[in-house]
Amino acid sequence: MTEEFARLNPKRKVPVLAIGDQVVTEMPAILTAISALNPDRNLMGKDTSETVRAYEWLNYLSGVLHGQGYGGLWRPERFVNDASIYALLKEKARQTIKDCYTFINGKLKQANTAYSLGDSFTGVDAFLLVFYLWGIRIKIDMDAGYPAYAALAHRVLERESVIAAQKVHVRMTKDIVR
Ligand SMILES: N[C@@H](CCC(=O)N[C@@H](CS)C(=O)NCC(=O)O)C(=O)O
Repeated sequence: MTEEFARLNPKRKVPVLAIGDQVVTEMPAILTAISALNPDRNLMGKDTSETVRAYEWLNYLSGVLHGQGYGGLWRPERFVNDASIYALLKEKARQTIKDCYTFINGKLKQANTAYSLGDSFTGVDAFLLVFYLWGIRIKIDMDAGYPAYAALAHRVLERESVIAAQKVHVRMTKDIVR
């Protein structure tokens, strides 16, 4: 991580959004900033009740699934100094991740809507897609284990904007490895 990046985000973490003269960090804040660019799209929910649910989802995904689950699995050194405990910690983190996926799947199944907050796509769905793809990356059979979650992820993956974003991602990855 470069010093230039550390000046941008002293927490030394991604994602970071530089927008106008503002630097925004933390997923719930970044998604709120992106949503404000195009208010008509209601990317943080179409009314207060949906927005409340959006933050409920985002804080859970950010704090528990990302911070505890994937943080523990990929960055055990954040939690303990003793490397001999890493294996135990990672095992627990993997269990946390699976528990989160079970919870998410149940919530989506019960809601029985096209997207997490209702009938329209929001930032919550975009964040849920990230964790669906990470689940595949750590070799969890997401489609068999969590069908309601998988159905939402596939719906999101088919969106034009998501296909376009993936193309940018591939192009950027090629630039980084070049
Ligand atoms: N709470 C932060 C978490 C950010 C985070 O943990 N990012 C990870 C990547 S997924 C990171 O930058 N890790 C680099 C490191 O730990 O050195 C958010 O919601 O944006």
